[in-house]
Amino acid sequence: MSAETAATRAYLALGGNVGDSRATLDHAVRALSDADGIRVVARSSDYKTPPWGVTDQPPFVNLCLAIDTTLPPRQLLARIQEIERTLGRDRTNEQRWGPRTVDIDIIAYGDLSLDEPGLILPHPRLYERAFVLMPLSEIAGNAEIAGRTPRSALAGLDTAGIERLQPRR
Ligand code: A4P
Ligand code: MG
Repeated sequence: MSAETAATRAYLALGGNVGDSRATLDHAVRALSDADGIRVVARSSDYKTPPWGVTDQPPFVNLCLAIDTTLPPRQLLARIQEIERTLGRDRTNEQRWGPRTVDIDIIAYGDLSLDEPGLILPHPRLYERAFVLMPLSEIAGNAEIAGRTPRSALAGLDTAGIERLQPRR
């Protein structure tokens, strides 16, 4: 079977608010494109977003990717975490929902529904987060994830303060 036919469509959400976040996120997207078994199919715009969860921290830059991947979910997660580490993320010094150089979440992996230690799919907080749904709607507004679509879910959320950024150059 060719890699093409075995690939699964997955969606990733990227964010960061420490350092030059747009440059870091560009590096992350490049590292994902370069990874064996991952093909980046679509990239949203970058968005400047007010901090969610812990509000007393700088704004984030967020974006979403559609990928086709031949990696099984655990291997995809391991690859993503390796890229986070390479880009300077140090989980040992982090507060939950606090500042970070780069965070990459798997939003959905095909139709897979999974609830295991260390990996929950689709991402359980997806539909609470305009900072994910806004970029995701740009590239997969009508994709059905957990029985809903990003575009319809976004309609019920507060998007105040979220700003679509112009391409960097
Ligand atoms: N994990 C489980 N499921 C997944 C999945 N689907 N994708 C596990 C990725 N990871 C998954 O990750 C901790 C562990 O979750 C990982 O080791 C993995 O095994 P984490 O990213 O440190 O934290 P979390 O538990 O995934 O929390 P969550 O809810 O994703 O929040 P974060 O990532 O800590 O939130 N505000 C704005 N505007 N934009 C942001 O990007 N980000 C955060 C950080 C807070 N506020 C934000 C933003
Ligand atoms: Mg996360």
